Amino acid sequence: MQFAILGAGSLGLLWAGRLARAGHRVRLLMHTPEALQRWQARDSALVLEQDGQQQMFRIPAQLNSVADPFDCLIVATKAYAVAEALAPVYRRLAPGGSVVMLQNGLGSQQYATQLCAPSQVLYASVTDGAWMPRPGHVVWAGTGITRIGDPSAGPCPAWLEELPVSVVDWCWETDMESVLWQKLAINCAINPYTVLHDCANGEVAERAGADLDALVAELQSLLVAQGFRGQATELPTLVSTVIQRTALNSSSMRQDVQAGRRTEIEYILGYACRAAARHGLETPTLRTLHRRLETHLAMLGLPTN
Ligand code: KPL
Repeated sequence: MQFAILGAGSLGLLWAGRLARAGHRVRLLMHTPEALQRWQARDSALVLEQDGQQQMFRIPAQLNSVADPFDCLIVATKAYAVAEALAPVYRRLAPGGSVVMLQNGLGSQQYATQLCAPSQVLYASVTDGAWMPRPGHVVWAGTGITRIGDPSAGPCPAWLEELPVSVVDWCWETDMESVLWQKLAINCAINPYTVLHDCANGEVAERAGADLDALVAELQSLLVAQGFRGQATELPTLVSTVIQRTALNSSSMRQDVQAGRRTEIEYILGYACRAAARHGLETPTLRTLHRRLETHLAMLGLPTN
């Protein structure tokens, strides 16, 4: 079984490190000769740190345009980078192989399903916390769960069945779309406010004020329109729980803005606004929030999509 990883950020390297630690064959696919050279100049070394303990693995890397065939492709790029990253490599997936999509928001996963057909494309939602103090060194700061499933109701692949939860704590979801929609709604309710008010997750309720209740109600109607009534009912409690449980965290969108990176606004708020419009739903709070965020990003000189 040969694993290939697209995206050498913290999540991609976390997968590479955990798979290598369990003895799997894994390699990184690099998008530019410069990125490949930088990796090889560090002796292809990946340091995985957990609870203060560091382990080092040599992870071979190849240029995505010349990569050898592989059985499983883990796509760990940002949502907006998926199309460009997949284009040169998806044809090298072995027959019967699988693609695992780890992106935030929605939209990039469906794109991959279409592009990679008839290969099995799995969607995943990840709660592990990881960060990189320097290139090639990933700190597994918070162990989480990887919920994973096939939106086309295909079976759990054998390689995943055989992957011990001590390597990746995964659970199979039969309705992965509802999981991702619920996560999308939570991200719509938290992430934009953390950027607009430059605050940690814990301050969102106070900073957003009455807007937050109006927004959550609109997101509930969107979940119902999508056919996820149970997720809609749970949403208000879930948003409060996530705000409390991650009170000191910076949302992924705020981290992107602070690092001067493009955000995933299009795959979170943009996707939700388009879905609401398709259903003919009135979502004034959501639309206003989307516009405010676009304006804010433009003022910072960042892309608005
Ligand atoms: O998933 C998140 C994100 O930052 O994207 C939340 C749930 C808001 C936690 O920070």
